[in-house]
Amino acid sequence: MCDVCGCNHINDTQETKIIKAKQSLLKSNENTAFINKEHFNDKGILAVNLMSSPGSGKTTLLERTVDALRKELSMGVLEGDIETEIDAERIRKKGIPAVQITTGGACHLESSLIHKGFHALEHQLNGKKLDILFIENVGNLVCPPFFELGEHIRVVLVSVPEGSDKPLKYPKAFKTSHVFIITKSDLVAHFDFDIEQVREHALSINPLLSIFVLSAKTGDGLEEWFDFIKKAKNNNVKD
Ligand SMILES: Nc1nc2c(ncn2[C@@H]2O[C@H](COP(=O)(O)OP(=O)(O)OP(=O)(O)O)[C@@H](O)[C@H]2O)c(=O)[nH]1
Ligand SMILES: [Mg+2]
Ligand SMILES: [Zn+2]
Ligand SMILES: [Zn+2]
Repeated sequence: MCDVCGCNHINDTQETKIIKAKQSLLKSNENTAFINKEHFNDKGILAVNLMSSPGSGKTTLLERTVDALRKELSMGVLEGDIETEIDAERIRKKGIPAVQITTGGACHLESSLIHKGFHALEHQLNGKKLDILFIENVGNLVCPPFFELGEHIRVVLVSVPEGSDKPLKYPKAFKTSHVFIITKSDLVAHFDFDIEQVREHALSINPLLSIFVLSAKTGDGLEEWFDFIKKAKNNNVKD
């Protein structure tokens, strides 16, 4: 459990101390996030942070994305997980450089881990230029939204089997994101998931969200996501 989401039975003095510690943690995270963004901007890299519950389909979508865009764009991935190199290996199998960041228990990525991971990735690149850096956050909708990483685009994903209530239950993830992706749309006939209602709920929290509905399994809706990423690269970051 992390400092943001941990809870204890505590008295008022302890609570004040904890609030101060959390504020200082978030401030220091913000400072390093700023440095990360400067690194990305200096090198003309678009950084995209993907957040969702475990198993929503982040890595699968990344696999499809790097397959589709590899001819046009140079991509790298930072994979956040509590344990294992499994996700980074999945990406490397596609011939795309990937660094696994294991948090050893913490349920979110922090900007200092991204800073270290980015320099490790650069090492793997051997001077090759990156167009896009994808960051897959630790599977969790609760605290990753509190931690800026220096990304340009923040994406929140919810898969159909998770249920329609996620935007209302986890508003911070939707408030702080630019993009909302509903994944596993191929499963909609098997679950009580109302796409239009979820869309409305998400927009009631954040009217500026760009929303995509897609299936990494059937390929439905993927083209729109690929186009979005290509346009974002062209518009947001000048080489
Ligand atoms: N039916 C269906 N299954 C999918 C789709 N996308 C991913 N899956 C499956 O969902 C499971 C989890 O996918 P991952 O891509 O590993 O999910 P993740 O969000 O990266 O998981 P963590 O890294 O553990 O948080 C796998 O069994 C995938 O094959 C989809 O569009 N449709
Ligand atoms: Mg994954
Ligand atoms: Zn956490
Ligand atoms: Zn640095």
